[in-house]
Amino acid sequence: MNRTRIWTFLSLLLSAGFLLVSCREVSPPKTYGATPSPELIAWQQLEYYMFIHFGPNTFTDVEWGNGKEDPGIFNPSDLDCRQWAETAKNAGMKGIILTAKHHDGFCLWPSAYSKHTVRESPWKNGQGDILQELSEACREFGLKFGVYISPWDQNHPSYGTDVYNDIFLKTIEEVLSAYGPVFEIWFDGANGEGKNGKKQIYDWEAFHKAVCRLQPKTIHAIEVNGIGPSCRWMGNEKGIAGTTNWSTLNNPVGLAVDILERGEQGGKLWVPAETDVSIRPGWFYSPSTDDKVKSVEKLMDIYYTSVGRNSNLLLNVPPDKRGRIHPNDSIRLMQFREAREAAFADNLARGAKISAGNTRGKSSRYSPKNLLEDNYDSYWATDDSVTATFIEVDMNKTQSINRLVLQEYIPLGQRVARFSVYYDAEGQWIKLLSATTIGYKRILRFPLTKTSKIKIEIEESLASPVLNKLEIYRSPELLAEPVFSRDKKGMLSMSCPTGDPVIRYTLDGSEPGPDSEIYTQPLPFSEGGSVKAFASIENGSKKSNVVTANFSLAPAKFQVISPQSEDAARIVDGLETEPAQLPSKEPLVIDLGEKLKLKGFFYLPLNRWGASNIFKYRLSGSPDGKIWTQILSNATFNNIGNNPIKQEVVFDKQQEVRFLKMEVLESTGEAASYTAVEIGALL
Ligand code: FUL
Repeated sequence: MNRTRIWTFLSLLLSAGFLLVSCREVSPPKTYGATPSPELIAWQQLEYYMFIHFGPNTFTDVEWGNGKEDPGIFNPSDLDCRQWAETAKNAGMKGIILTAKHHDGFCLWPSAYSKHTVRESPWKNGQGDILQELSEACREFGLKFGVYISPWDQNHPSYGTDVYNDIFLKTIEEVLSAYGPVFEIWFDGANGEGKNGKKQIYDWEAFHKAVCRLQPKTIHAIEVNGIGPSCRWMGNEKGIAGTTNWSTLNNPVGLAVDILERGEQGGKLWVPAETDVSIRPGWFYSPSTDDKVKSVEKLMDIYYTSVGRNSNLLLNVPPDKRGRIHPNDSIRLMQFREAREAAFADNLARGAKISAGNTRGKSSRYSPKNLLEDNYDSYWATDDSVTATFIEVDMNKTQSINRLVLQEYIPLGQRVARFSVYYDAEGQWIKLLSATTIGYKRILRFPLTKTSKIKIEIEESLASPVLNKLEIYRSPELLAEPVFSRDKKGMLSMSCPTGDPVIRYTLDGSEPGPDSEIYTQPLPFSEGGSVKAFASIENGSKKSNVVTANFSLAPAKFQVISPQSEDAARIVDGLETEPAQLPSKEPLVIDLGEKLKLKGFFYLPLNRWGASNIFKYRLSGSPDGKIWTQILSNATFNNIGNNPIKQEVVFDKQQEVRFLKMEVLESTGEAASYTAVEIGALL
């Protein structure tokens, strides 16, 4: 070996030694606060999976059954769980959770602890088992399998007694023992009366302990109490998580909605959020919602407000009476997948220069470069004392951008509490946005911005920040579908919330196309009917989904005669905007202005959590406002508390009346008053 070689050899040895020493010296950050178990990390990485509501309600076309349904009605003509699983797989979903038992108590498997099951139905001559079929289909398509079982059971004779808690324990045992691994068990918290008129006091502790004993890795949703790995309900059924969203809670029992939405900063337990929402207005299939499947634009919005806000997305896709997913839903799911892929196709941060205000021990192991790599477990970290710092990304050339994805390395806890994003405008940093939490994943949307550099200023972190991902995109903006409004006189207007596109429509129920009428001004539409429209940019580059709305007779002659107030008058102004708040003790009487043959009526509640909407009511009709006939006696708007959407009620037989009287027997909020945006007639 000559001298130079010796020197080179020695210096290599030295630098290797240095490297070794520096790697050894810079220890990884310690965990901060509550951290997720390995199952909860894997669960969070699923991000998006399918909810399936299926059961007697599919056949009776209601949202909540009453447990008195004849099992004879449960007879899907062509049930195919493989089709469910294949659709979920092609949609990019990672699992399926099935309503094995909803509030009507009907079990989709032949439970030994109920006499109200598939066994008692004509489907497959009582020999079928949907849990069996679905769990096998999930395995075949590489999907996780989960079950929803409602503790509220309106059929079981022992519901409302202590015996029922044991029955429910056995039920848990059945679903967790016979069908292989269950990734999530969904306990719906709804608790109403059973067959015997009693409400059950649930033994939650025993239920959760049973799950832990039978399948310790199963995630407990959504009624949680700190026993077993758990996720929490996001607090609404609209698909919107809080913009601030901590995956931690202090005490998971009896949580208020704002805590469900936001979590609790620095909470003692790791209980991440799950956002459940249906692709249709209701949870169960109804032919009346075939044209109300959410648009791609709406689904993308939901994706940003759920997965994009540190929450998993559980999207409900209810099979129809055949026992198959309807083509309208599956087509939409595929369009949604394409839209997601297009939105996140080209990461403009790849290949960028990245630097940070601080790097842990100056070690390359914690370099900000790790944020641009795909390895989940390599991350950027700072020295322990640093809780405010920045990351700067130089994309090397000017780009138009509108999305930023950030991820915290949650195995070490959730830390970042406040940050701002800046972009470079000719050497000046201009603020783009400010936000609070990041968590497992945060996707920030902002208007298209031209720049070559961005900077993320972490302003507050509960401990030194640890992030493992940063991505930048230019996502195509989607066109929103048109929205309709009709005034009291019946003039129909159309508008589009995004941009100023052309709206084409039909009024005869036919599908609108490129040659359909273009909307220019409000149209007379007082008799009602079906309006279908889509928005498009005329060069054909962008087109929204087609939206359909069915209008009944305009309330031109309708008048509220009791109570008499400006507020009450709004209930029949045709506009589905301003809510009225009315006293519960005074019956609401509407004069329809003439005798009408009513097929039914509709009630538009206030779509806001905690609103005091009508739950239980009595409805009567009269030809003259003096002699009244009861039409509905103890009727309920089922699930209106959690999902306050438009309620359309079709009567058993047509009613010819001029006056309608609504008596509110129970509302979802405070008892003294109730809210209504609009009440109208269905002809
Ligand atoms: C609610 C239930 O009452 C609905 O029917 C539906 O199952 C939804 C997912 O949860 O609480």
